[in-house]
Amino acid sequence: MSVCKCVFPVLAVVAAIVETYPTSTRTPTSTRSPSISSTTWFPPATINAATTTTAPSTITTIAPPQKDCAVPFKDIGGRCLFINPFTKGNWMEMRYFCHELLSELAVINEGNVFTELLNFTRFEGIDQHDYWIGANDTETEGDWRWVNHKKVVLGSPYWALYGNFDVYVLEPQGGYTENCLYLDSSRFLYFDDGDCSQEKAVICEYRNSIE
Ligand SMILES: [Ca+2]
Ligand SMILES: [Ca+2]
Repeated sequence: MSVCKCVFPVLAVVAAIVETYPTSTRTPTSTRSPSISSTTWFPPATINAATTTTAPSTITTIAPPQKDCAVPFKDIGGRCLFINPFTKGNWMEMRYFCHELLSELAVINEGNVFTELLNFTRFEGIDQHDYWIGANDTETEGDWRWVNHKKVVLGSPYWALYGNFDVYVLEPQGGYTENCLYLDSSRFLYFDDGDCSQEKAVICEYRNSIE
């Protein structure tokens, strides 16, 4: 009988502890923002993973749109280029040829444009021709300039390389006798300085894309 008398006070104490435990040991509810809903307690990573796996269509929207180039120019690396292996002439004649098409000799000054250009010529089977492009060092020997007067980057990855005895040498190596820039078919269409009076094919770039 005495046990029954003790049970009620013990239960009362336990109840009192349970009552006070949540607010005394957890973060008080008063410190949480009252506006946060229960959904914000989910880990953000879980929400993101669910979003990316259910929306694969977003991948297709990342691809850059094809540039709308006037015939005969084609979008190559975001530039409007006309690679013409059929008409040949010296550097000045080919520059005039481009001008007649409201274009200029191509300025290949970005690695991705150069790579896409090489892939295009390979894919089209027109990589066995030398092509004049828009740079020279006629004004000051060794100071290579594009037709838009900007400096041509020397060295890799643009300029052709060849083995000279036990060392590799990078073009340009022609000095005062080779002052115009062309893509050298004998070396995978990498840059080479050539005699401006030689006859080669041409790559033109629509004028708007090099302004
Ligand atoms: Ca030169
Ligand atoms: Ca050369």
